[in-house]
Amino acid sequence: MGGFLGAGKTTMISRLANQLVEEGRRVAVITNDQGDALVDSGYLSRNLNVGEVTGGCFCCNFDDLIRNADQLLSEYQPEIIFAEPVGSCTDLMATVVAPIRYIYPQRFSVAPLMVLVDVERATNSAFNRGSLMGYLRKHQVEEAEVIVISKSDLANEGAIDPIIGLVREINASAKIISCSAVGGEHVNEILELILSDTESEIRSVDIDYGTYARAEAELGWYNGVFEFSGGSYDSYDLISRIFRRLSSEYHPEDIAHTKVMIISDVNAVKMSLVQGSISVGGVSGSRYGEGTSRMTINARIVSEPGRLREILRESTTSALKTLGQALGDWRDDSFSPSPPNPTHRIY
Ligand SMILES: Nc1nc2c(ncn2[C@@H]2O[C@H](COP(=O)(O)OP(=O)(O)O)[C@@H](O)[C@H]2O)c(=O)[nH]1
Ligand SMILES: [Mg+2]
Repeated sequence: MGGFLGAGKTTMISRLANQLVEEGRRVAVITNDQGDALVDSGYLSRNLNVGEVTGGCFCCNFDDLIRNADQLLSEYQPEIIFAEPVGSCTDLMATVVAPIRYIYPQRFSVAPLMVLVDVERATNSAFNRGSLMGYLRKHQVEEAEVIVISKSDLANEGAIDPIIGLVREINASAKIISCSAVGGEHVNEILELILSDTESEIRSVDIDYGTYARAEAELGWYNGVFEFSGGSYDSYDLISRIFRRLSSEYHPEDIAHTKVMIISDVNAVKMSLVQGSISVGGVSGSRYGEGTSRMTINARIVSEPGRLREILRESTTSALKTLGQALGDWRDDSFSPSPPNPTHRIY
């Protein structure tokens, strides 16, 4: 289940997987990132069996993907494994789907490649090949077998049809489903497809690896984990302070996705900043944390990585101080993804 950073992949997988579990099915999830310390894994593993491929994408760590799938199979015997690739990845048909089908035809059957497109960000310019990100997003849609227009709950009536028209122009043959992981509309259509015998067809779409590499390299990646302690504080306030700082430093278009999850002794909160909009992805307990807390930050922004690191370190430490929290252990990492170098490429 692919799609650009922030398109709603993790939320959709969580919804689908939990619905299947409720129906008595065994499922597992594999997450993926260039770094480690992943908000997505932390979020999903609260109630699902999760494996993760870190330190590079599925395509460049293909054997690691298979190892994870095998381990999940032997531990939990899932019937269905959801796999969420890095949001800046494309060419998945040639580098992940086809290799699984060719090399492991007995062990796995692969459902059609689904690519999520955020209803709020599906504009002509988002898929314009004149920009590097546009090139990437367009290729993701071109190779999709199923295009999922996500977050349909956020669209006004009448806004979906033009978006369907837009993606149809890019990809004439994909099945298109518009749905909402939050509201649940049309989610069953995706489930039906997954539970049916429909398998992926082998086909890929031409791509220029030089442009693809330059697109990914435009992004700065930041992963940080901060432990802190103190009296009661407002988790929303803490995260919003960090998001506001990012929004004042970067153009909204350049903020692909920033996710923050905080788990304290009494609550857990996950929030996202996708371009200019802040959303709460999940809360357990209340918005107020207390005691010992652990905050994980994953930011993917068009930025020089060193600058991104400075801004996040500074905004995090100053927000913690303002809210009366004492910073304990912390670690972070920032980099730009290195050029994709797939383990296999079958087309
Ligand atoms: N309103 C609404 N928000 C959503 C929906 N799906 C995801 N989101 C929000 O969009 C943000 C990014 O979602 P996420 O699943 O982390 O995206 P990913 O990067 O593609 O995995 C989060 O704040 C989610 O809460 C949806 O169906 N409706
Ligand atoms: Mg995700």
